[in-house]
Amino acid sequence: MTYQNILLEKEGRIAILIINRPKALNALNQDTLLEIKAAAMEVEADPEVDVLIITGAGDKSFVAGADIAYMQNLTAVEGRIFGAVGQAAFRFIEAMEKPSIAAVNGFALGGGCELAMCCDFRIASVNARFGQPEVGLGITPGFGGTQRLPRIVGPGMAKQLLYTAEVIDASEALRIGLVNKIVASEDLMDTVKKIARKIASNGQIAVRYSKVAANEGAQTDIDRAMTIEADLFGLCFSTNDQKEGMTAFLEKRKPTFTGK
Ligand code: DAK
Repeated sequence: MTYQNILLEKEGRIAILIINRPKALNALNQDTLLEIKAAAMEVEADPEVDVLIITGAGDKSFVAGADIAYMQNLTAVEGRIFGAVGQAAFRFIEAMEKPSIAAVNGFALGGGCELAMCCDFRIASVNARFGQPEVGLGITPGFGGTQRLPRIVGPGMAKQLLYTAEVIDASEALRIGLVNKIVASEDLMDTVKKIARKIASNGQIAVRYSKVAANEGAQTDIDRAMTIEADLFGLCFSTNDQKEGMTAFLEKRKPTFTGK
């Protein structure tokens, strides 16, 4: 597919989705959200890709939020559709079986913080800034921020960020568990690609089932969650990767996984 507002690149078994509207600090209008969802679906369906990285074009901004100029004159009906399009795109990324990593290279505000949060985890450059500034614009977060932020950093810290519209730096984001690691700006993509390659070197069915178990288990009670884990663990024994992984260990060699 061809895209106008994003770039979708492939490096080995890694796909890199770059939000590419640097003049607007990569702000998200409706077309961009539709393209993000289409690209994520393309990645999920691509047998040659194992891991998705999402980042922003340029060195200043990951995504500075939903596009305020685009939103300014929306009607209530249009705003509702805009919210639904963003929610669907981000929910798809969260629920897709292939893992995703946000490489946060600057501002991740509003919809940008929400995009980073629908990824499985976040690695930040030192200049990254996070926040949900929506209440300062007279709106609530609309792409899952009120739901994912409390799940990631806990309700108290999330509510402080949601109510104050405060923007935090990378070290505070690390302290509260919003990001896993901070690196120099020039090292961000290499660091994230290295993590992605490490993920891609493992049995991909097992990686994907681990994601499904972690995501689905978090939405249910512990007994049901353990059943989900046990079922997926059992299913691994129907794969060639399980046979290869265990045989390779016993033969003291590196496994050659095929994702089958
Ligand atoms: N939208 C549109 N354009 C933006 C933008 C944004 N979010 N952020 C920056 N830009 C544009 C600026 O207008 C400027 O354009 P020009 O004037 O050059 O044409 C250009 O990017 C460079 O920005 P600045 O000149 O402002 O750059 P600075 O370095 O001085 O400041 C900044 C960087 C990130 C601190 C500042 O740009 C800023 O505060 N931006 C806005 C951040 C923000 O408030 N983001 C949250 C947006 S609200 C919902 C659906 C969605 C949402 C909510 C509800 N429903 C349907 C329920 C989501 C809401 C949001 O994300």
